[in-house]
Amino acid sequence: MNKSTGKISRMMVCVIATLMLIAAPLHAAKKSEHPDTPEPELRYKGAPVPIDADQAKESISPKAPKLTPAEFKRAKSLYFERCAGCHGVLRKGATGKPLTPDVTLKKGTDYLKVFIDFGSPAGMPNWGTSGVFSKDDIDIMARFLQHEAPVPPEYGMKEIKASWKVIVPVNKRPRKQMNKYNLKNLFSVTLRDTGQVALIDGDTKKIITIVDTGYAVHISRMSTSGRYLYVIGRDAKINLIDLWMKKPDNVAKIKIGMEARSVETSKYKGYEDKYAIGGAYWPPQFVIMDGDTLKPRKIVATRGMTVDTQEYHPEPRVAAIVASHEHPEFIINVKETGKVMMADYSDLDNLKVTTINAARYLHDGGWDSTKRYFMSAANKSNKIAVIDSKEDRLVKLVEVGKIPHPGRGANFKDPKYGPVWATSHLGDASISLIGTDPKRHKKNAWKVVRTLEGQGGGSLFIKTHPKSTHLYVDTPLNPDAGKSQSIAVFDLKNLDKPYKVLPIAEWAKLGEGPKRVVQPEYNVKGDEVWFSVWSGTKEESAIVIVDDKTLKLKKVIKDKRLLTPTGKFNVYNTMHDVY
Ligand code: DHE
Repeated sequence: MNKSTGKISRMMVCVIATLMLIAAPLHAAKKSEHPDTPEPELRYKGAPVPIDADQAKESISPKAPKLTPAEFKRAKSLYFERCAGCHGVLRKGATGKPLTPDVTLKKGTDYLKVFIDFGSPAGMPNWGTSGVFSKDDIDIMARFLQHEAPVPPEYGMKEIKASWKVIVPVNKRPRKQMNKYNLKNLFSVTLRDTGQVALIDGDTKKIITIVDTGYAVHISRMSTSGRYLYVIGRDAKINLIDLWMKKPDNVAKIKIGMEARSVETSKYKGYEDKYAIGGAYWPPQFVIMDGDTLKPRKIVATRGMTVDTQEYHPEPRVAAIVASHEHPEFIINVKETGKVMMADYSDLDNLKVTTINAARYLHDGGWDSTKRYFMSAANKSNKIAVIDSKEDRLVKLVEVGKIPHPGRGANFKDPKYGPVWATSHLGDASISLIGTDPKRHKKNAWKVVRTLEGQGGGSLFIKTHPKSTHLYVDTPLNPDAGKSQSIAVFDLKNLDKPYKVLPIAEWAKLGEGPKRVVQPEYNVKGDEVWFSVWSGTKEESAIVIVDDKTLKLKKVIKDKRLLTPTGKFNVYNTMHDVY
């Protein structure tokens, strides 16, 4: 739905509709929500937005076709549930195209109905022919999209403070570790669809406890001391868990917005455990809090101009956040503007923010091995932005494969090119190795020095460890079950050797289910690697542990409480950014 298609006449709409009708049985036969996008990928990009649709204020546009109040209500909840993940809460466009009235009014109801019904090869799902939307739903949505987007409320200090709760005050908490766990080897495991994390003892492989957190919990991060664990849910709830308690549990919680993905803690010398930061998708803002209580201190909006066209964007979502080791700064990826904000937390009253131009849309990323350079993935631009956290500047935009998705990436020494940081891709099978040593390997620095070929596209995470000679690459969103349920392992001593495939899901011996194998994570010693085998809430999932030396199965963790495990965060490796 771009500008040129906007000029298509009514007659051409009919032609397109006819063509799509011819193609419809094909779509229906595939029983997929979208003919060209594998269902998991669609769900990955377009997960429901946890904003209460009733709170979003409607604004009726006089030129748009009429909707009854009941139809408006229905359209709003369908939009947040199915569409906002890709098109943005305000419909300004993100993974999906903009759907604002200046675009949609020109297209008209009939045209929009066809698109919603049949989808498009560019990535729009076929909501009608897949049976997800009824004919009525399609008609309501086509009219709704021609009105101004309903705007969810802001969420400022008043609301944030009202949500804040210190469950155990600091002076009532233990003064030393009260349990016997080897905390460095503890894993916080995301139980995605139950709104919980499982804390698993990495030595015994037993679940220590299950802690309630926010909805569709996303990531865990550690305080510098290794005592406090921070967990963020998609509903923007942050839970602070004290690992020193006899049985680790929540000691404080807060909600920093209505939708969020990222949390991090201050790591600069002198500020250990002092501050935490949460980044929200809606409202587009980040919030700095006290590290031990989550008391909210400062809210900073990310709204502003885009890096390339320099147009105002009202909804630039906060993606990955890392804590600088060079300065008292948080480094914040702002997705839709394509800018990196470096917020200096040494003086919150006179907050200095350095804004660095990178590229759209910034998503995830991690440190190079020296922890000076932040390697940030601009996934729609197929680039990695290299940010120098010492000099607070952009070093280079490095062209990589299609839709880089590194997680935090992987650092190792290429036998020929020296230290590299690597990313895999959602959009193709390549793995790009970028030289990261501007001192001793100057001519290789900030260039793709080598490209490996993995199992296929649909990769989300890649991992190695300083003590390992292996590189693990997952492909959970690959349409081929053989690939989404296994892992490719490269030999770092001989990168020309073909990769080995580990049949992780098969080793888990589970019943029915998608059994996507996702996110490798090492233990503290770097001699074993944990993988989630991720199925639905009604199916059995597992964690499979592989011996890193022999590449043989070491252990399968199964437990009826282990529902929909995805991310796993080893305490020591997360504290020290080891990857
Ligand atoms: Fe994530 C990291 C956003 C879907 C598992 N995910 C991140 C980060 C962001 C993000 C911004 C970086 C956080 C940081 O470093 O501070 N993820 C999003 C989305 O917007 C998206 C595409 C859709 C959504 O609606 O949420 C999405 N993510 C998923 C999944 O479907 C995954 C595979 C399973 C799940 O648990 O939901 C998933 N995302 C993860 C994991 C990390 C992550 C495991 C952390 C990786 C790490 O090693 O640090």
